[in-house]
Amino acid sequence: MNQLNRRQAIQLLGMSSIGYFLGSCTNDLTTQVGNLSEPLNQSFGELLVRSQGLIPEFSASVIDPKALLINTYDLTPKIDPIDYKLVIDGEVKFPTELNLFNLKKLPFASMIMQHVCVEGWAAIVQWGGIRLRDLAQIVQPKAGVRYVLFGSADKYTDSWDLASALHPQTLLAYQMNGQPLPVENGAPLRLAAPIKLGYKQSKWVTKISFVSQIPQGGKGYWEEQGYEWFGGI
Ligand SMILES: Nc1nc2c(c(=O)[nH]1)N[C@H]1C(S)=C(S)[C@@H](COP(=O)(O)O)O[C@H]1N2
Ligand SMILES: [Mo]
Repeated sequence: MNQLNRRQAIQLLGMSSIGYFLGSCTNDLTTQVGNLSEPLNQSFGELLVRSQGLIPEFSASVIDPKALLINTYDLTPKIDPIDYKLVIDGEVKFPTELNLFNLKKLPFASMIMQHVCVEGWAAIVQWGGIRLRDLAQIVQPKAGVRYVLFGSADKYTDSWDLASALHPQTLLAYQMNGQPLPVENGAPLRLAAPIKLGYKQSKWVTKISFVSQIPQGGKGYWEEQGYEWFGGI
């Protein structure tokens, strides 16, 4: 597996975007660049290597666009793609904000997987976007991080274990079945992973926080109402 590191990510994002890209950091640029050569914290580095068991994919011929039902607990939020920003923060060395222009410069990943909703339906879908592990490489979670919290524009929340979040098939998708991701399915950016049930796949993700503890009431919208937290498939 070709693993993007922080230095490569910054090169991809381009020198011109470095000021913006690192804009939310308190340190100055010299300190940031100095830190690029720091070794990864051990637990994060180990997880990147360990959480690689790939889930077999489906062939394109079994993609079934009509089988994927829209499942949204409330209203579809209105997000202007021009104004959209993904905030990545928490216990990380380099908290940041990325807009769609920058996010789309990161390596593109695509997969065909089965989406399983606990309400009794499933669908084979192709998702395209970026790997969450590539975003983790950019912000560098500190030692002690065990969970990832996701905030969405419709106020939906969810939380994942770090190993699942760093799985190579855990994507933040901006493409579905070969087309730009439809708004109802979570545009501009949604989670997609073959290792988790449908309710773990947050749509309209606007915030990703790496944390050592899940705050009170922060397990997730459905999980706080009794759904199983891990939600594995
Ligand atoms: N922000 C947000 N994400 C969400 C939901 C939601 O209501 N809001 N519903 C979840 C559930 S239960 C499922 S099955 C999938 C449905 O994704 P789809 O509407 O693209 O089929 O989104 C998940 N992600
Ligand atoms: Mo669901």
